[in-house]
Amino acid sequence: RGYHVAVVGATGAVGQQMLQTLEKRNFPISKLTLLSSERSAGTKITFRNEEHIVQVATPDSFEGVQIALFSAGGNISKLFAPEAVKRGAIVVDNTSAYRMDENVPLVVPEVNEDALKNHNGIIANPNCSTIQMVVALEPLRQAYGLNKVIVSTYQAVSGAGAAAIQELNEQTKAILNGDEYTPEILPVKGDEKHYQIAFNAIPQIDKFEDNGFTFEEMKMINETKKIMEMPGLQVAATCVRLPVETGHSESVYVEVDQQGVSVEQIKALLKDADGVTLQDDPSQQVYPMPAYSVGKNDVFVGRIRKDLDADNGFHMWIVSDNLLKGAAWNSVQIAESLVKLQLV
Ligand code: 11C
Repeated sequence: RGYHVAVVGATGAVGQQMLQTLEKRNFPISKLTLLSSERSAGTKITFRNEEHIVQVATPDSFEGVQIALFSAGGNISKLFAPEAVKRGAIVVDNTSAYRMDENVPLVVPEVNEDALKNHNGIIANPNCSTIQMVVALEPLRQAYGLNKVIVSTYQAVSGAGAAAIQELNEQTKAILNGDEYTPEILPVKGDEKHYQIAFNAIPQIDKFEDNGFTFEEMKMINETKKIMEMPGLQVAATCVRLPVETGHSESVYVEVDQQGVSVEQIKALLKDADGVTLQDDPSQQVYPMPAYSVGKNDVFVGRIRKDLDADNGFHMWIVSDNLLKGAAWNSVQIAESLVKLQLV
C-alpha cells in the first residue's frame, strides 16, 4: 500500500536527502522510480534495503507516477514537470522554475498548507533561505502583523550543490598545504569570475539582476511576499556565501504592526510555533548555529532583541539545515500534507 513516487535528481545533494527523509518518515511508497540527467544515470542507490538503478528521465518515465519530487535544476523541471502532470502525477518542484507562476502554489506547510488545495498539478517548494525565514516570521505575522523585513544571510556552500561542497573541502586542504587551487564553481558556476570560498565570505549568491540585487536576494523578497500573501510587505535581502558546508544562518530585522510588543511575548510565540525550536538564552550562551542544525528538520531561532530605536522593531538569528527544511524535508512535508488533505 502506498504511492508510486519518483525522485528526479536522485543523485544530487538534495535528492539524496529526499530519499533519506522519505525513508525516515516511512512515507507510504509502493514503487520508487529514481531519475536523473544522463550524466548521473546508472548510479546505484539503496532505498529501504533494496538497490535501485537511477534511470535517465524521459517523458515516459512518469507513466503511473503519482508523486514526483523534482530537484535536478530548473531546466529539467521545465522539460519534464508538465510531462509528469500530463500523465497524472502531482509534482513537488524544488527549483525556481515555477515558483512565481500564479497558477502554482508556493508552499511551506507551517505557513500556507491550505494553498495546496488550489494546485494544478505542480506545487513549488520555495528557496531554502526563504523557507526558514517565513517559518519564523509567520507566528509574528499572525499575532502582531508585519510591515518590514530586512535580512542578511550567511549561507552554506551545499546550497550550491555537491560540486560546491567538494570545492570548499579541496580548496581548504590546498590552502592549508600551501598548494595552488583555481576556483571553478563559486560564487556561480555559470558566471564569468570565480572566487575563493575557503577562509572567505562572498557577497554574491546567484547572478546579478539589473536592480543591483542578486537573483537569490530577489527570490527571498518575492517568495516571502507570495507565501505570506503580503504583496505590500517591505522586504530587502543581502545574501552572502560562507565557508560552512551545511546550515544557512540569517540575521533578520523585522517590524511588526503592533506597538508595545515585548521580547518575552515573541519568545513565547516562537516557543510554541510549529517547526520552530527556540534557542535563546544569552546568559548561558545559548543561540542557534549551523553546525548544530545539520540533520535536524526544525528552524532554530535565537538572539531575539528589541531594536534600540523602533518600538515595533526586533532582531533575530534564524538557522536551519538548508538541505532539509530548506529543501528535502519541506518537499516531503508537502507530500505528507497532500496525503493528509486527500489531494493525491
Ligand atoms: C543557495 N538558496 O543556497 C540557494 C540554493 O532556488 O532552490 C537554492 C536554489 C533554489 O545557493
